[in-house]
Amino acid sequence: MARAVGSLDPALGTGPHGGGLWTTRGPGAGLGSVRDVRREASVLHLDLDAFFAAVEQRDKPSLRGRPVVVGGTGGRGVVATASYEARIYGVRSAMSTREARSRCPHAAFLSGRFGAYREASRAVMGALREASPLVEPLSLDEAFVDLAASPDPTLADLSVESVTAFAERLRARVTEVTDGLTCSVGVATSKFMAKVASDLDKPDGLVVVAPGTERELLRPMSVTVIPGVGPATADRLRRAGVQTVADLEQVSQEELVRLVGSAHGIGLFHLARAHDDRPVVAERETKSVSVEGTYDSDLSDLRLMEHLLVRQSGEVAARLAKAGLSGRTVTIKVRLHDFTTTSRSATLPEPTDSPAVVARVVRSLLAELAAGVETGPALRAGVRLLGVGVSGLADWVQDDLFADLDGSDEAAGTTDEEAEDLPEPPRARSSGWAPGADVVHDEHGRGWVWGSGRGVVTVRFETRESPAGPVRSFPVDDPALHLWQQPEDEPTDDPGGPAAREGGLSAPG
Ligand code: DCP
Ligand code: MG
Repeated sequence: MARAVGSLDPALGTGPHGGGLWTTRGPGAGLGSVRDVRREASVLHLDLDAFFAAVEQRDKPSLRGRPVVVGGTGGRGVVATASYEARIYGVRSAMSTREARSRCPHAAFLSGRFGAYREASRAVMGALREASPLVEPLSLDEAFVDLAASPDPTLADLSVESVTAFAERLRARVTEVTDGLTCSVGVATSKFMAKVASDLDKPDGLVVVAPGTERELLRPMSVTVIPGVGPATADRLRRAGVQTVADLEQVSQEELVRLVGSAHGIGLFHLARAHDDRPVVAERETKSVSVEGTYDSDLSDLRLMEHLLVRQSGEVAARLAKAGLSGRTVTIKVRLHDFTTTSRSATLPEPTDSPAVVARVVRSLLAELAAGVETGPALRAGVRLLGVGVSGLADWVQDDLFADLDGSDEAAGTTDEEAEDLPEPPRARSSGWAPGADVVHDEHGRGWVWGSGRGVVTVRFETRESPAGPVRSFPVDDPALHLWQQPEDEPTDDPGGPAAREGGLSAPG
């Protein structure tokens, strides 16, 4: 399974890149000058395969080996991810669910179980931290690991052979602690190259890029392989005759700055040459207070967005004050209509709990997003979620991705007088018997919602450990049927063990 890349292979990796969270830290951040990259392939990037769908297949034996689509199942729903069986039919992340249904009508369409994804994510991150103290999570299913910081004696020389063997063991460990999820791993001399590499042999693959071979690997790839190069930037570059990284290498830094702006242009110039010395930064213990709201149909009015964010700033500040806390870093989080999440942060010289100060920073962060080459048009195309956070240290953004699919809307219900002339933001609906939701029946035990409608809910009675189970239907108000939820604070030291799986019952939603 493991593959060392040491020579050019033009067939590989020319597609656009998944895991859009690269853009959240600002394209090209920290790439202002030419710096040395590492001599050894000691940056590891790990990304779970078809993450949400794989968790569903793990927990729903009848869906294993079958097309599964996770996302919004309503009329305006968008696909979050699809199992590899569904991808054969062309189903992709961010596609409308309607389109996905027409391409693959026999797939199971599920609305997502975020507690289960968070639990799997915690188990993975725990396994990575066993491997090295320096782990930087990028999203629920993705992280960098600095192998140079690992105490493991087999990594002492950081040779291609030893990092390859180590990475294979790590992949096996991830599968073990998640009860069967697979992942893809890239190892290289930089974050950029490790991330490129982990995508080359997906799913269930390992690619180690031998030091010194980075540029020949990149040259035939599309410029979209570079973080921050989305459709708008790619289009500008294409009009200038630049399609591959090899083309990009021919363009001077001045010309790139002229084409795509200074911050972006300088970053592109360096990444085209595989110059990336960004360190792996361990996630610090971050105390933060945040508020967010999710909207059932997309917001596209910038003024309304600003109004909602300012209102959230007031709430965050009030919570900070109530808790006797203050923070220096203010973050806004925006989930776009295609479910990609973007954030912008600014750090103040002094900690604050002032609503006016938070609101001022929030306004300027929104303005920054609205002015961005990629983010501006995306923002105007529609926003599903807005949030404001204040933290002592750094990113607060990652911990509750996709809260909106749970139907939560924390920010709703606040009052505001100056908003009279603004349209009311659409509210998220609560989902009832959402397809795929975990349930428990007093008599039949654990199962999941197969579908509901016309006063009837149909449940398949099976769990991760059982064989594929039978299907039964009940009235939607059957008092013996309850939603089941993984208790949030379950210890995850042994996520494969029975204690982490059984949990308790929750009230019906
Ligand atoms: N996700 C989402 N909306 C998107 C992209 C992703 O909700 N537009 C969610 C669902 C994915 C998870 O994030 O399962 C991880 O994203 P990845 O890009 O890593 O995609 P997958 O893990 O699903 O597939 P792959 O095997 O390509 O990594
Ligand atoms: Mg993934």
